[in-house]
Amino acid sequence: MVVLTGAGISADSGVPTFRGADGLWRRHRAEELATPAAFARDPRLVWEWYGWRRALVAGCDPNAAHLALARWQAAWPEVHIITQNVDGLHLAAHRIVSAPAAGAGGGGPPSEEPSLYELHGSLFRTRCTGCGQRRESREVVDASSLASLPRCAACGSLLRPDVVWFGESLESEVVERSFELAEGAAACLVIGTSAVVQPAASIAAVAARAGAALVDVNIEATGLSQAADLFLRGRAAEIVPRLLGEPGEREPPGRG
Ligand code: BJW
Ligand code: ZN
Repeated sequence: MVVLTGAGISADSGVPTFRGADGLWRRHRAEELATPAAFARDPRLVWEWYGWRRALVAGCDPNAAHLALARWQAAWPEVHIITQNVDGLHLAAHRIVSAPAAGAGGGGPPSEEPSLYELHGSLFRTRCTGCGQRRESREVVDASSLASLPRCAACGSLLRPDVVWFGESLESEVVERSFELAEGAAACLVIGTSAVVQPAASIAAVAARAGAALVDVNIEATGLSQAADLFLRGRAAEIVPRLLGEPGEREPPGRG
């Protein structure tokens, strides 16, 4: 089973979506800021936006939809999550679900990394515009002036958020693996995406064409909902836990 998620799954955690009514940041549209041209023109403004989003997301927790998916993944290795989100909330849910229960003695085997593909990168990583070095980064960014922006410790060049902007290529290994999983999926569950950004939106279309049952969860219909076998209108945090149930209650399609 392939699960394709977008900003709508994190909306119930308090993370603003890109294209909804709350998608504007100080009168700027995401399409104006999430581009290499915007960063070349005004890196301070772009870093200010990312700094604001980092601080906002750092205060958000995974919701019932992230947690239900993480529980399914913990129970069944053939559940693969492909996300367009850069907020790290799927991984945070995995950590919560796989942490040893308090008082249970702890110290079980370390949990395996989940089958999670972050198509558009991460808010909490930087990439050097000079030498390309990537680094985990959670510190507060001082975007008060060009001189205060973060720079590479190795080569001194400006750092940028390690995310994929419009017109940039996604990491080829991640894209190839995502389409491979889509081709072999018995079901594709799409949650909270407007499905307008490529190539991510095509992952669901490819799965459907290859015979997967397509289920779409969204508060409003999108181009993908029309093609879905089942369109469940509603909030991700309400619908997804009801759809999946607890592991043991239902099994992923394609099993037995
Ligand atoms: C809820 C809810 C609740 C709300 N519960 N639901 C082929 C055809 C046409 C165009 C292209 C094409 N191939 C490439 C392009 C160009 C471009 C593109 O797709 N443009 C389209 C807009 C037309 N794509 C690219 O440039 C990509 N690169 C590429 O293809 O490289 C090869 C290439 C290079 C050069 C030329 C041509 C090809 C890169 C795309 C990178 C996108 N990056 C961003 C920013 C990432 C960093 C960051 O976060 O800052 O990714 S843009 C932004 O959109 C972000 C998101 O991941 C992405 C998708 O948005 P998403 O998640 O769908 O959010 P929303 O807000 O749109 O929708 C939220 C949904 O949730 C709504 O439907 C709500 O109803 C719903 N919802 N609350 C359930 N509680
Ligand atoms: Zn560098």
